[in-house]
Amino acid sequence: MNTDWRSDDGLLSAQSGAHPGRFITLEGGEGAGKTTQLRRLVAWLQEQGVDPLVTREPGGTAAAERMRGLLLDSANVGLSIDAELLLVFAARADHLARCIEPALAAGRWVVCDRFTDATYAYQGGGRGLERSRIEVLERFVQRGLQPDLTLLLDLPVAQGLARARQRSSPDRFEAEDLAFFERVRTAYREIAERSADRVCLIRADQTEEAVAAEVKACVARRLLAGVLSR
Ligand code: Z5A
Repeated sequence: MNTDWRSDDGLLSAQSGAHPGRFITLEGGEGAGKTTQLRRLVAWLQEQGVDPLVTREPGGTAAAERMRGLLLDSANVGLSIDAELLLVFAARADHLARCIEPALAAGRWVVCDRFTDATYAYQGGGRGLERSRIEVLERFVQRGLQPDLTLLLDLPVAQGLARARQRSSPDRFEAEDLAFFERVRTAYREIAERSADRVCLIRADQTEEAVAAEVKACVARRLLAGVLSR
């Protein structure tokens, strides 16, 4: 892959011009390295003079973080799938209204750890919810808003779980079995195929540095192309 993005100063000019904000999301299964790569991406954007709003889902506002607590708490083991889906979108509605949309409207870049692709992957793929039910809520809550770019970190499930489980005791999702996470991965890969213009699929079974280089190359290529063509 061509990673000659350093010679291009377009990020700085894109951010400081009259362009609207840019919305980048990071996705992937457990332990794929989203949080690690998000930190690296943000540091790199800051070097380019871009000061992004950094946030996550579920969460991003005080109320949405409380909903995240409910979703991840292993004590809620019997939570119904419908309640799980509605909580995910309730948290998203607050996050969008009070955090993401104002920042984008002000022309800011937003970098978000997970977004609605995670709903299609976990509640759709993992839990088996019909796609149409997710689509209804997506339309209602997002009113057409989509990320400009999604960086999907793809990793074999066993590798990701081994990484994630090294760190902490499993939350309500991490306690699921291997088949659940295989369905999640399959759903993510289908999204990447379906939405190739938005989603950049990156192999996450490489060193942190190699993944970071691909992330930067994707951001430079996809977002700068979009900015320059407007
Ligand atoms: N969820 C949902 O169901 N529906 C939705 O709509 C949304 C979310 C939005 C919380 O997400 C849960 O919410 C999530 C789905 C559900 N399921 N769970 N659990 P989360 O993003 O907060 O939690 P997570 O997926 O468990 O993230 P994570 O485990 O923190 O993974 P990560 O951020 O992808 O990885 P990391 O923390 O950067 O790295 C994990 C470890 O691997 C760490 O020790 C790193 O040092 C190491 N690492 C990172 N990169 C590498 C490389 N390249 N090589 C070797 N080791 C590495």
